[in-house]
Amino acid sequence: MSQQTQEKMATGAALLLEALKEENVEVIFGYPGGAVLPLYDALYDFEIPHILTRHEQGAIHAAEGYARVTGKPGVVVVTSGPGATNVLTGLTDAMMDSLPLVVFTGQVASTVIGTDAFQEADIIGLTTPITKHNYQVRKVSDLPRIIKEAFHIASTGRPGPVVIDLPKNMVTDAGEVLEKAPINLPGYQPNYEPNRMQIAKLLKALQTAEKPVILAGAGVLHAKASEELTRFARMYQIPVVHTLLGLGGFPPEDPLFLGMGGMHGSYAANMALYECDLLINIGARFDDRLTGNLAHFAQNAVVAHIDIDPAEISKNVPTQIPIVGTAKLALEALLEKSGSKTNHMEWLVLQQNRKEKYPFAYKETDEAIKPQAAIAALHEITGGNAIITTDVGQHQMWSAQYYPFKNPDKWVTSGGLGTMGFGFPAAIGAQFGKPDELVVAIVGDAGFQMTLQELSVLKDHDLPVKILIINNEALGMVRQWQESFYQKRYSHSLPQSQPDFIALAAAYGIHGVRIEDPTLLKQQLQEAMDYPGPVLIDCRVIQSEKVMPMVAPGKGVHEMEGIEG
Ligand SMILES: Cc1ncc(C[n+]2csc(CCOP(=O)(O)OP(=O)(O)O)c2C)c(N)n1
Ligand SMILES: [Mg+2]
Repeated sequence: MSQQTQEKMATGAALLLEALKEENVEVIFGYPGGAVLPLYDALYDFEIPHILTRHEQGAIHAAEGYARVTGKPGVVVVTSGPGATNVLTGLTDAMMDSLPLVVFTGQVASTVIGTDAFQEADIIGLTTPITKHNYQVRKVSDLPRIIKEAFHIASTGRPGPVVIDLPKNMVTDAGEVLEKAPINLPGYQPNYEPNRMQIAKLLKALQTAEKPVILAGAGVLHAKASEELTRFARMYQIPVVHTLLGLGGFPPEDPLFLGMGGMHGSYAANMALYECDLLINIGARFDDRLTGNLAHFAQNAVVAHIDIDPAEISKNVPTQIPIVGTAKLALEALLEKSGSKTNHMEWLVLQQNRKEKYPFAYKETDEAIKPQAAIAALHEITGGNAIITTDVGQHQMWSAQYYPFKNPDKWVTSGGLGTMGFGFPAAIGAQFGKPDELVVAIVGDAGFQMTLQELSVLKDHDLPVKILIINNEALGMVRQWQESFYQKRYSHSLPQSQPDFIALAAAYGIHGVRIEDPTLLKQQLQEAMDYPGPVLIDCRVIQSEKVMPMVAPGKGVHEMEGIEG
């Protein structure tokens, strides 16, 4: 080899780390093992911090939390075999909720792939349906290009997770350092610019509509289009319904805001979706938890759907005005000419009346803490400004109902996959992404136990995350469904024991607070929020409380139970 060629060689590890620097990666979440030992050796004195979680699932949910609050791809490194299979849930979760991730999975050396080598798993096969794209590195010199493409694919168009499977020798071997080539992905060309004819069609439909409504999803947040959404809704006086994941995209105090729609949405929101004659979906995917029985969903409406992903349009709901593009550019196009609406006063008044008459409500009691009261108190104490992550279950729905978000990108929850164990590690990632903000993980007593080992990460980094366990000593959402739909046969939803969460926190070196007296709720919660370091709050709440109102499975959005006026 000539002197000149040798100078242009580098190990795979060096190429990889250089590529991460070029992508301005701020933090890596991961867990080491045999197949990635050479990479971890390189990470030993690398300038980008690596956060050691205590389970790979913790690492990937942390990366998701980071991605949701920063808009940047979360980066994960795990070893081959079990390390890689431990991130499958997180990959699926990120895929469903369109979160950008770049996940490096170790792999056995390319020379033994296919021999059932120690800790070999077919990660390409396993992750193909649950990633936006995946790669297996076959040539060391390809690494910089693959990494550049992976970050590009993860964060453009409809964001999503990308896996890079790294055979061990692709990290240890040296490869040629190639001239940097621009990204060239002829098969991947997301369309950002909306079609002008469709925009004109929507504006025309708006002129004649008497019952228009906007359904705003997470696409608005991903596109950073909250301001445009707000201007558009106000310009034409269109009521706005949010999906679970879209919360924070529209100011909740605006009279046009009807709240969240869907299974545990507000009555006003769901009735608007039921009765509307023009439904403008911006960046939502018409999930079944939102639509209820499709036979009763927006049946008399002309449907317009703005989405970056053409595959979403007419997937679940027939759409007459398809607009493929980003929410931001589509809204900008809609805002180009100023306009107004005059023929739907009656509709607006109806919405206002319903909103006032049927707010989310629960009965207070002095005897024990109501879970809704705990979340409402947190909202009051934090002024609605905290970053809230949740786990999955009743507490998640109560958080959506009783913690209205004033600002975008403060709400981190597992929507599509509904992954228990998500909330706490997601808060860790969110705190790394936004070190100066108050981050609260609202979790259930059951879901928290799925990833609680990450308490060690709080200790390691003195990360001031606040964990609020809404402790109903139950798999609450399962219990609720069994009460409502399975004749109160509480099959395996009331665990026989649970740990002493305060002692558990102490074992990890974390400050713990138990709140059980409703008269002390606000004061103790305030103290916990003011505490300078990490805190675990075991908030004991009434077990029998149900999330209401509800569209029961199979019912239409207009058939809500538990409406109290
Ligand atoms: C990984 C996983 N397993 C099972 C479920 C089904 N599930 C949904 S909510 C729930 C109960 C959650 O209990 P808890 O965490 O205490 O929250 P709560 O509903 O009581 O607020 C279960 C088992 C799930 N969503 N995710
Ligand atoms: Mg519970």
